[in-house]
Amino acid sequence: MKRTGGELIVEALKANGVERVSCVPGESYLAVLDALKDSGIETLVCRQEGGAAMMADSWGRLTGKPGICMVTRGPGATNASAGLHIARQDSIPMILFIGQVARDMREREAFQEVEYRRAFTEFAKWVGEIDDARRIPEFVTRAFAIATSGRPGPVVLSLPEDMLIDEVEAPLAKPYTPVEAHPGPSQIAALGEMLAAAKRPLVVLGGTRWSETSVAGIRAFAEKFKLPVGCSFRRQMLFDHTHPSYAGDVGIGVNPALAREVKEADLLVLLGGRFSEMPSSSYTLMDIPYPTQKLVHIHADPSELGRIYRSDLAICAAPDEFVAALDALEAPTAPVWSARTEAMHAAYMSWSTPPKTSPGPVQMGAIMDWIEENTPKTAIFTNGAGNYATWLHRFHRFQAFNTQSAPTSGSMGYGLPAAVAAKHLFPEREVICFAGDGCFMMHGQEFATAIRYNLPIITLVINNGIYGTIRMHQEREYPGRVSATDLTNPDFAALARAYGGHGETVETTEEFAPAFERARASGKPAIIEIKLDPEAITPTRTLTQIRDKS
Ligand SMILES: Cc1ncc(C[n+]2csc(CCOP(=O)(O)OP(=O)(O)O)c2C)c(N)n1
Repeated sequence: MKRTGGELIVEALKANGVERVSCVPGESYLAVLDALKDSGIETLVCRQEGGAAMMADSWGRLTGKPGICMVTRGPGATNASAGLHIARQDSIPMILFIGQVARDMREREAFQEVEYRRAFTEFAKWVGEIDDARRIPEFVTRAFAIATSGRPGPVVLSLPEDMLIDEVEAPLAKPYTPVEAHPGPSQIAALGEMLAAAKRPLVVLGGTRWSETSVAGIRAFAEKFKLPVGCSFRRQMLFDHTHPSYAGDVGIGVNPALAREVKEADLLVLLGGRFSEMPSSSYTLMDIPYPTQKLVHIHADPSELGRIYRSDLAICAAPDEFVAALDALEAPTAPVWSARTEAMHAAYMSWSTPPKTSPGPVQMGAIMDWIEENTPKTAIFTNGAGNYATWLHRFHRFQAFNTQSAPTSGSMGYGLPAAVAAKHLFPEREVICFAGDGCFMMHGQEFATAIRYNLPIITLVINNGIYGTIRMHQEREYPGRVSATDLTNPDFAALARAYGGHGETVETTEEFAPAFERARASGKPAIIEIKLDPEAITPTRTLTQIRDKS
């Protein structure tokens, strides 16, 4: 039986268990759009390709399976590159399909032509172009395998328009077989010996493609060994922050006491992450290439092991497989470090208690307290980049897996599309997006996508009228010389209503709780604008203090 290239693409997605795709349509891949129509795969039409790609990233982040996004050539692809870059830096499995010019026009700079194999090499793990529709099952299966194996990441497949309408005989696509790296028994035994010799151990969790099982497993391991466990930058959902082993977030603005513990640890177990610039406090917490701490580095990709830090024990294993193997280790009877673990958790609890006062009539500390008491453990929090995110990262005590969708790449504008994606994936869970006024306006148009698909997310726009992070750095480096960091904003609550959603404006702390309750009760996508004094630029320092270095 002959099928078109478009039909074969959709068939291959279905064979691989795909349930949803995000897209912005284009004339370059009409044949795929047509095949999607009766496929049973839900197609979310978005308003800008950057947002569409960020939604696919968020699906990949929350499921460990490639999120799928489809965009048109040229401008569609370059818009989508914002999401591609996030997936690359954050090690997220994702596949971006791009419509391409017809095969017989290539290399003439035809309309919107880009050669993706040249343009996106650094943004993707693999960029392929499918020249022959008969090879679609081969390419798509390979895309799934590459996106998920080793260090996960995005794959780009470019689809020449005329290839998609070719009618060909091709094998039926079969699901890809995930390839998961397993630790060797001797490596687990060596880790056991290193733990037995350690006095000041610390485990730092990071990376992607964890699961409920491995998160529960690492918790059980930490309990058995009374080990302190920290989470890498924006990987906080990997460990229950209220657990007595939790030591804190090794990310931007790390608790100095925790940073000291990382430096002074005699055994550091880095599980799943790369310990790149943000978690390592700009590469200052471990010497490069030879850390003073004994280092055990576990990563699913052999090329990440020894890339920056030479470890004493390198284990190539995916999180699930590594954590399962830890069962083989016998716990010490009375670990010498248990009092230190307790002290580290106490230090975290105090660090994550919001300040009682900050400038202005809106106290973000009190708002965070309310959120902690009034949102379920399973609520999913999303954000982009900006100082507002500190309130969430420092004062929200993440307690469950899959409750966070936030870019380690520090990309603004991620929170809203990520919230739309998360709510589509988990309609029964509360989804709360934190955004700054700068951040929201980068992909705020995806609020229309939330409306279209009836996804009642709650968006908190923390509006201080400035690109606050940059103003903070500016006041520190060039005191009093404000340049390009003031903003003029719309009325965000009115904007929400104009879209057909629920809008609230909060100008005092007391107004927040009823506004949140009304947003929740509305059953609609909602925006709560919180007007924050720009002086409240960090939880502990004002803009004036930063300017005056006081
Ligand atoms: C896409 C993108 N552009 C620019 C930046 C640089 N940047 C980081 S934070 C920031 C300001 C964020 O402003 P806002 O969302 O209003 O939050 P605030 O810092 O004021 O809380 C900027 C411009 C970035 N990280 N990502």
